[in-house]
Amino acid sequence: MGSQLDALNQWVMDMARLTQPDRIHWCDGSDSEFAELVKQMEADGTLLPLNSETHPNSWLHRSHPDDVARVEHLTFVCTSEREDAGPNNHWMAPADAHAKMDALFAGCMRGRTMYVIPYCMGPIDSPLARCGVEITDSPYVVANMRIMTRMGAAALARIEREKQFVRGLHSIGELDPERRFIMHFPEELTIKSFGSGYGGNALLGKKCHALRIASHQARKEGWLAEHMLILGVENPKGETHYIAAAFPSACGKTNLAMLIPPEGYRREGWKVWTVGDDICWMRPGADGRMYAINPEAGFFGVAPGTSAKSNPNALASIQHDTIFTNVGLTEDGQPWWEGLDDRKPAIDWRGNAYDFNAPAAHPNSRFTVSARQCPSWSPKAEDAQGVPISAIVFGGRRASLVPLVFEARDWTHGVLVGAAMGSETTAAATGAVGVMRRDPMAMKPFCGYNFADYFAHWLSFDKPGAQLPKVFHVNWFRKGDDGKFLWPGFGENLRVLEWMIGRVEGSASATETPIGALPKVEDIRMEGVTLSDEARRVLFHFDRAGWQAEIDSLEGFLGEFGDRVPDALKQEQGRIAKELRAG
Ligand code: GTP
Ligand code: SPV
Ligand code: MN
Repeated sequence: MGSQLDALNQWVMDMARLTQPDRIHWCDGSDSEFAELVKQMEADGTLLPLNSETHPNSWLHRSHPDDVARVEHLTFVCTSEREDAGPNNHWMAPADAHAKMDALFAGCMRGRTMYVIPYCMGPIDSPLARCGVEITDSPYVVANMRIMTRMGAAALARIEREKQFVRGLHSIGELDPERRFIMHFPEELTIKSFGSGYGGNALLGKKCHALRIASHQARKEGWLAEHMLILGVENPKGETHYIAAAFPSACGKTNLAMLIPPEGYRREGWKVWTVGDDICWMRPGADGRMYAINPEAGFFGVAPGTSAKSNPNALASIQHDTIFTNVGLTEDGQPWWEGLDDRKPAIDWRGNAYDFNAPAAHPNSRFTVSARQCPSWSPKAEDAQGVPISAIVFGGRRASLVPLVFEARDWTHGVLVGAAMGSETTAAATGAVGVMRRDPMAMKPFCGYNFADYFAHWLSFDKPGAQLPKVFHVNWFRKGDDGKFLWPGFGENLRVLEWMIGRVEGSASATETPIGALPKVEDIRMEGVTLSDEARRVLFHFDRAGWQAEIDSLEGFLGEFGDRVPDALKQEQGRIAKELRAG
């Protein structure tokens, strides 16, 4: 027995003393364990079996109606120095936070089973992977963690060998929004989450570990933990470029990761491979290139809008062995959500008869499914060394100003473009929807330390010998005067990726502007797409006056982080502001 197992046993015993469960169950990740859990959840109504002819081994879970999204206002990063968490995080002193949480956890598992979930984020044999253990009283969490991570015996064996694991303590408590907190202690590699059963709040391997804790670890160890999809684009010659893209929550990562090429591209032999749809861990390899793994093993995807037209790969993935959360039902017990098809649902996500005035599915309803069920799942996704990244893409929902695509001039400019990201808020977090906010690198809710230090960490990868990816910015969500999207998006986004790869290889054209290199409409292959005159005019346009205001407001945003912001970033902002004024 290694000392890590002693440490693990000790911690589990301590947490059991605190929470007082009736039973402790160590999860081995086996099929029989999963079947037993499902049986129990079917019996108590946690899971409702779906139509077994159309959706075998699939279930609907209805959450508490007040527990449907991440709660950013209740999420804290508890570093010993407040400044280390930064103005981008809510902060509490670690001792106070532990005291607050331990009071909530005291006796909270009486009458319940405590599940101990050893898990590995990343391929089990990958040097880039990291392990954790989640303790929870929610069988729904266990079932989801089994799909989303490499959970069970193999992870436990790795923990036994390694020097460290992330400790995550979770209880659904009473699902009372007044008694709900998601606390992170990055210096102790510890998470305490109470009062929510929802994905990002409760599946601790995901945002809590793989982003907030991991970003802190990554800074110390010289790598990056990012809110990014990873995809491979294979051209007709059989060459594959891997691209990592950061879009805020519910802004298109799953859809881009599973893109199906437009008809003409398919005929030429283009293929898109899915490596990850939400989280990317990457670090420089021996050749100076960035190598990336997807730490997850499944998809926790947004259901609404997923259809045979928008995302056929996702739809194919979720025909069996899938857990749906907060979707509606058809009369014959099939899952249904807005945008799926034109059938009429019978029951809404709360379990009431469908009322035409309200959506059948919650806007943040989700599916949980193993990545292996995705037709475009890349064999390289299981590669211990990861995939080499040719391009990094930033993007958000921007109804105005921001063109379809532009390229940063170099790494420092690329970091500024990422830091400047803005997007309209979505239903993935509680709060108002459609409000424009700064969301640097799509990490506003997920960076486990001060953004100023995070920007400096990003800049630090630019050193002799580095073969850094090119950096781009995209906007699939530009709207026209009629309020409709100007760009068709989805599969057609491959046209933009092809242009990016052309830039990486030095074959595609662009026009230099102060904000970066922009394609003209004719620099991107558009045969088969009909764009309105307005779209042609607006999507490729550099609006100097508009960008002056944008870059000026960026100065104010960077100013919020004070002296800690790297000078190189301020200088880059100053350079662009000056070039914009020079006309
Ligand atoms: P998280 O799982 O919350 O991190 O979200 P995500 O970034 O993976 O977003 P997802 O791909 O699930 O897309 C969210 C919503 O955006 C869905 O309703 C999609 O239909 C829509 N969407 C995705 N891609 C596009 C696109 O290219 N154009 C348009 N107009 N909508 C898109
Ligand atoms: C997101 O909100 O970015 C998600 C869903 O991917 S959650 O796991 O809840 O964070
Ligand atoms: Mn996400």
